[in-house]
Amino acid sequence: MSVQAFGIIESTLREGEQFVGACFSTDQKIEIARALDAFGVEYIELSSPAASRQSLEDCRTIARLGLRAKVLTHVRCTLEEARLAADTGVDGIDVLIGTSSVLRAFSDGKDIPTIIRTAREVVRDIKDRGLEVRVSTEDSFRSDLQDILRVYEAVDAVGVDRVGIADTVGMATPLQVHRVVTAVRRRVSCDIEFHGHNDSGCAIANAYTALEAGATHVDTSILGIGERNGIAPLGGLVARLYATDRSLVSKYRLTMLRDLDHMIAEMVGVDIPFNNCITGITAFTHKAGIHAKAVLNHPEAYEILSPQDFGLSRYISIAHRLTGWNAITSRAEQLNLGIKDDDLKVASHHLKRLADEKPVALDDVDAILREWIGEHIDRNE
Ligand code: HCA
Ligand code: CU
Repeated sequence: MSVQAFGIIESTLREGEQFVGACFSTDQKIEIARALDAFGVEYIELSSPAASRQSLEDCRTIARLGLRAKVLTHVRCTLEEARLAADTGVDGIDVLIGTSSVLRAFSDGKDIPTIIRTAREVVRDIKDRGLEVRVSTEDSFRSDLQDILRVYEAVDAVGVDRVGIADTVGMATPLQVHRVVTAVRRRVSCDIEFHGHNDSGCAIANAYTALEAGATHVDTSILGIGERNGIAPLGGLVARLYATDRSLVSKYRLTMLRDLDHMIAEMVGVDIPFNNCITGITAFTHKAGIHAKAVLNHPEAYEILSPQDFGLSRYISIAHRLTGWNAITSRAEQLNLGIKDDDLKVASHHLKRLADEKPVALDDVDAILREWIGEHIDRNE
């Protein structure tokens, strides 16, 4: 099945606040919320108002900003927390219950009938207040599938807006996600959200697969920040969707991704990984001669993402032994040197020899092109 209409539930201000380096001030939260809103995410999720006095105040403040995105907060499945959340003025409440045997033994400790009774009560209470409500089962992939299906069916029957499937420990594979989402899709008529951690590197693939299997919403955070090594990153999910069909992400302001990633990297004190989708420093750098030649002629040969759609530009690395004549020619044209083809071939040959001996930089290439060529090359060598 292909990806249908979907919404992003952006959780930098909830899951992301659980990242070890994150301690957002109110002003920073406002800055993040406004930036995400300008980017165009459909939902912004905030930490529980039950977490701290400041968290409660911040829910109220962000709910009052008048954002286009819907503002959600996130609570445990109790009437008390749901009411506290509803009173902050948010548009909706994401409710979480522990259903796995591990979490039932070491966390909430409730049996499934009790979980269902409480969840239905909480959903009705939130709906009566005119707010949107989602119920998700924590650690869904270590829960008994029949148990979570019963929970989802029960809350669907009392008008829940969304049910959430959470890969809390980042253990699920795309195939498992597909199976579970498909099973849930058959049993409920409400929307389906997927929240996936990245412990084994599958977060983006799992979020994407959830959408393919019929989920309507996926959770992200900027740079993927969250508990441990986090969840599906906003930029990575956008890259994945764009690679399938650009029109899936044309509703977002893609040129903002770079600033979003930089903003969060700075606020939480990390670097953007070199291999980050889209905004990693090497994401649009081409090196080998064959790649450079093809990209110079037709970028799509080795680029599934067009850097200019993200306000970025490609870079062709030419100062190394894998370089090729085409890349050297392109550099000579950039420098407007008017060097003959044969001379350029000799120059690239010399550059390769030099690069075998020592690391070379672009300055070395330019020096060869500017000074060395013509003066020093023995054409007969
Ligand atoms: C948490 C758990 C959670 C919740 C996800 C959800 C998870 O840190 O509170 O509400 O769907 O990964 O299970 O982030
Ligand atoms: Cu999580």
